[in-house]
Amino acid sequence: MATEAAIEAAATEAATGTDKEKQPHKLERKWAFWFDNQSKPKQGAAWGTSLRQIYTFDTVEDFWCLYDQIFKPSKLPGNGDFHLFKTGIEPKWEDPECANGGKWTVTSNRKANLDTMWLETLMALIGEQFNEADDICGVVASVRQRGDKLALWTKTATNEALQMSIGRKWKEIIDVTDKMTYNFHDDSRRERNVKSRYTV
Ligand code: MGP
Repeated sequence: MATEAAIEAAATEAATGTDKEKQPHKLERKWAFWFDNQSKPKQGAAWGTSLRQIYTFDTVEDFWCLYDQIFKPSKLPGNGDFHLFKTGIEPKWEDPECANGGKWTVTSNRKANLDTMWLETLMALIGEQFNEADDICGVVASVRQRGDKLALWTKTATNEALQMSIGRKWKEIIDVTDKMTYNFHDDSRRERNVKSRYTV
């Protein structure tokens, strides 16, 4: 909750110009923004070859700067992805923290809506608004012809109660009423059209 207060303080200072003490506002932990440009995939290239960690940050000020300048999904090319993950975790099924995990997915048909849901999610993550923050790896925004989407990656897929709690909280944060589904990475690894395991 200390971080939430820091975000509010930074926002007030920015709005009123009362940033007398120029100390940056530290976040609870360090985060990384990633980018995957799959718009021009190289023939035969394995998945992940265009995935790059771009910036890490641990202050409210750096977050706003990066978000504002770069990391808005409406700036993404077709088939592109932005990721915000805890530092030390790669946004891949193969990462040890993700290997037994899964993801909640929500689709969006309007660009403005995707930007809003993305920003609400980023603020909830860096502001440590989830009680189950330890189980969260990060979030991915994807621009796809079939419909843009956000996916919240978590660590312990088999813990249904925990995942349901995270799913309900996320739905509330992004103000979604449509059904949201949870898939296990392990299922996705084995087949393409996986059946979802949980629904909120
Ligand atoms: P996806 O993330 O399930 O959906 O990845 P996407 O990118 O929206 O594509 P869609 O057309 O299915 O909607 C699709 C494919 O990318 C998977 O079937 C895998 O072949 C590959 N892939 C995706 N991820 C997140 C990984 C990963 O973490 N590791 C590996 N090895 N392949 C992945």
